[in-house]
Amino acid sequence: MQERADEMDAHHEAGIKAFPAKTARLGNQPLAPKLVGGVKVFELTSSVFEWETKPGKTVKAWGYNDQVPGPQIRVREGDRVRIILHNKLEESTSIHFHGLEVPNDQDGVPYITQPPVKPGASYTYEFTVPNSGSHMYHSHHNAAIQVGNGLLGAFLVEPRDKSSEPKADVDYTMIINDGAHGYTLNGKDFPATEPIVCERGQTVRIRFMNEGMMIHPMHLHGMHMTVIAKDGWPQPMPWKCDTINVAPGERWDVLVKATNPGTWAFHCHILPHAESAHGMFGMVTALVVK
Ligand SMILES: [Cu+2]
Repeated sequence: MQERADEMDAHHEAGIKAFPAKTARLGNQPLAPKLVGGVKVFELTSSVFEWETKPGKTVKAWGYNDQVPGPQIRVREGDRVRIILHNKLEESTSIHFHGLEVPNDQDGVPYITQPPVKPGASYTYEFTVPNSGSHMYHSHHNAAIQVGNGLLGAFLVEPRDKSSEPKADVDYTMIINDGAHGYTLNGKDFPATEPIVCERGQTVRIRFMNEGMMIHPMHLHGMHMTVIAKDGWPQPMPWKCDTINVAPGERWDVLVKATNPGTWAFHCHILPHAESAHGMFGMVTALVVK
């Protein structure tokens, strides 16, 4: 009995000790636009590549610019943007700008608003960014497979009037997925997930985004979260919680005042998404308050 407990505990300890485990590449890296005649131009290439979700686990990812999530696009409300998609997949695809109130012909849904982008073809989207907030971009073609395998990313829009924006010392985007790569946060599986690190007294903004197919109640230990926006829209009255349900397609922005020093577990509370007999895995990270 004792032996079995020791063996199990050793697995648990090894996982925690390995955190944050280094993996080959990170997703959600900022993508600087090229400025062309006042237009911010972003180029995204969809392809299939190897992706390390945690040490020793490499999967076939379908993603943009060899990253899962794809590169982070950050613009301002009112910016003119052009997104050029180069499709190097073996099937057609498209990009939908999830949450942005773009003109109909820029909505990225094959046969509703555009033809599919064939293998080897390119397609250009262009619009004036209409609304601010935490949004996403993803494939809208064979989406359960394409988004499930990583064709997704964050599309963050700063408001034209920044005076209404809450001040945050750390701005962290957490994209949740539950497709072919398992239960991941920003394309990584614990212990390869990235901790959120701040100093005591700082304010941390977390932008939850669910690109998966299940609800994930994200739970922070030790401190509460103040919810300030849903799907990019400011809440009429900020409200507090320590567990927030993030449904597929939703974005929730929260602020955490880091008053409680220590390393705090931060995980999905559907426990089979986070912890097993072999220790923690999947949708687990930590908030480290120094
Ligand atoms: Cu979950």
